[in-house]
Amino acid sequence: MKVMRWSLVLGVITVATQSFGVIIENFDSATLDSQWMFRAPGFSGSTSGNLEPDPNIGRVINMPLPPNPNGGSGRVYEASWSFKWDAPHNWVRLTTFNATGTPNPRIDFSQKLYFQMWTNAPIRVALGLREVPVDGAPGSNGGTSGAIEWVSGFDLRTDGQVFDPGGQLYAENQWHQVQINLQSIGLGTPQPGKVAGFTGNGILDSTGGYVLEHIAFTGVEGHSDYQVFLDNFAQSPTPEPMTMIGLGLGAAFLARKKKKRV
Ligand SMILES: [Ca+2]
Ligand SMILES: [Ca+2]
Repeated sequence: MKVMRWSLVLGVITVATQSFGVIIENFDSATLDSQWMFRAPGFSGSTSGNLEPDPNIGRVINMPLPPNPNGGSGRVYEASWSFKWDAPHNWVRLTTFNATGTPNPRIDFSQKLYFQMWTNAPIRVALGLREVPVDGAPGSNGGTSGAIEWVSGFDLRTDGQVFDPGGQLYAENQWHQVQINLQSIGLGTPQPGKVAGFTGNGILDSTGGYVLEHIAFTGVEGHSDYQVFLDNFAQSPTPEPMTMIGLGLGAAFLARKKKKRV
């Protein structure tokens, strides 16, 4: 009976690793209270002027309530900040710039990129992708040189030099699967609403690879105090990664539990 049960678990692990793709960071092995993968919200000089000095929280914490239904155990990254009411811009650059743990992580443009996010207030999300000179494995350190383009599935402001980046809108008080189909966005040509220049030319035309340089959070009018939780950054070639995350994490949890017992 016991043998059968573990065979079943191993079967799930096999299925999950075949379809799950690559986990870039799930924070479960990250140091508590550290600025792991991301810096604190106030770190970037490009947006620190948009924020009040306090709160400026960027840290790994144990999974808070409500738990992430897509991966119910382990640690997450928390970011908290407050937009200045009279600042001309209303966005924050949550950067991976030389952070500990998973700094400047490369992403594979041929796969979907996704992560889970909880927010206490409605928020718009775009990604800042750096065009780095050398490609490499997803999650590896791609360095800090190269222009940065904003990418979003929807509603990106077309002139990022003048406006806040904007991007897809997410509702408050729930976990979201943020998913960007990098393949469908298109390389080499302008993609209004999906690609905009931050320090780059507004076209995804890297001659090497791409790094997730930051998440660009744009505030929604009427809201200034933000708290977000981030978890399970991963890439997958499959169209439906949701189930696989649950299976993958469940299997990993069981496997770890078993290992401890031995
Ligand atoms: Ca986690
Ligand atoms: Ca470019």
